[in-house]
Amino acid sequence: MRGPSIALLTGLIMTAACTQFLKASDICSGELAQLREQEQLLKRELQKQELLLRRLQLTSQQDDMNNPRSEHVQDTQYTDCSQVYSSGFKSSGLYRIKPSGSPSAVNVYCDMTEGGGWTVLQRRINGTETFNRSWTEYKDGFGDLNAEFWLGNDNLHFLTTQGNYSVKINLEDFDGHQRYAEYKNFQVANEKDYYRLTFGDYVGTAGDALTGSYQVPEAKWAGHQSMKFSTYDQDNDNYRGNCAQEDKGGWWFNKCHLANLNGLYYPNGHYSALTDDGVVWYPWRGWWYSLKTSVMKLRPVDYKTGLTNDQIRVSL
Ligand SMILES: *[C@@H]1O[C@H](CO)[C@@H](O)[C@H](O)[C@H]1NC(C)=O
Ligand SMILES: *[C@@H]1O[C@H](CO)[C@@H](O)[C@H](O)[C@H]1NC(C)=O
Ligand SMILES: *[C@@H]1O[C@H](CO)[C@@H](O)[C@H](O)[C@H]1NC(C)=O
Ligand SMILES: [Ca+2]
Repeated sequence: MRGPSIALLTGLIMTAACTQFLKASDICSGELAQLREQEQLLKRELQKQELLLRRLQLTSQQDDMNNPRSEHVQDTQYTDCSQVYSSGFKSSGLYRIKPSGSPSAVNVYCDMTEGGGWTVLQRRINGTETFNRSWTEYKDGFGDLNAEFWLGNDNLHFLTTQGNYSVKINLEDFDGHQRYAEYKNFQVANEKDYYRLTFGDYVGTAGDALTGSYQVPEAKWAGHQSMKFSTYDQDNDNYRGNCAQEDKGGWWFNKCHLANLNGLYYPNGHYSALTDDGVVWYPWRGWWYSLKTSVMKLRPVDYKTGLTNDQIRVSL
């Protein structure tokens, strides 16, 4: 901004000088017109740079749980992270959104990788946070949005019923191998319906644990389609006992599961226990391997990657 400012000032001084001797020469009046034109150009350039600077300041602010970035713009203009991304915010971190139907704004972690626009609903990375939690805790959400957390079943309901959402589940084992599973039309019902889970077609490399359709004969008693959510203090599963209590986490249990990404965190992968209570994705590593990393995130099915940098510049 410094360059144009100095040039503008010089231009103004020369304009003033010329005005004094306006009658003195034709050359001077020609120059005057030229300078005025230049002055307008520089002013426009300055305005553009100020806008760009403001945009840069907004996007470069540090992550801060209590002070998410988009708060500086406008509190509740976004209903999910795909809208945040499309508005030009392209760095992963904390933002504030308000899903339609939600009574209040919600702090969320937006994952702007893999095309951007993902609203993260769950993360396990190192076992710091316990996922052996009550119905109320799962309802409201818990943990640290920058580390391990559950976004909350009410928020999941508000997010997934305001449109047609895909869920993407990124998994990693302790050997650094990565797999994913993606389901279209992922939807979580309201509390009255026990946050019942429904989802559509699967694509991915981790195997279809939520349906358990092909390969797995256990799909009928262990698949998760249309299952209600259960916690140790609210048993809505199809099992004689209490899956959430035995498996130490809240989930859409059947009798009991082919996937339990909210299970106990084992720091070494392979484990032995009375029940399959680890962080499990059965079709990939089986019931007796607990995964190192799990991230679950949502994005509208019809999402298209947002504006490019060039488009943002033009829009200024
Ligand atoms: C899970 O939480 C319940 C209720 O607080 C508790 O009784 C139980 O011991 C916990 N289990 C583990 C493995 O932490
Ligand atoms: C787990 O990861 C978070 C986020 O990186 C970090 O703050 C925390 O200290 C880690 N905890 C352990 C036990 O490594
Ligand atoms: C959501 O999209 C899928 C295809 O992507 C479609 O099969 C389904 O009917 C849609 N659901 C709703 C509620 O629009
Ligand atoms: Ca039961």
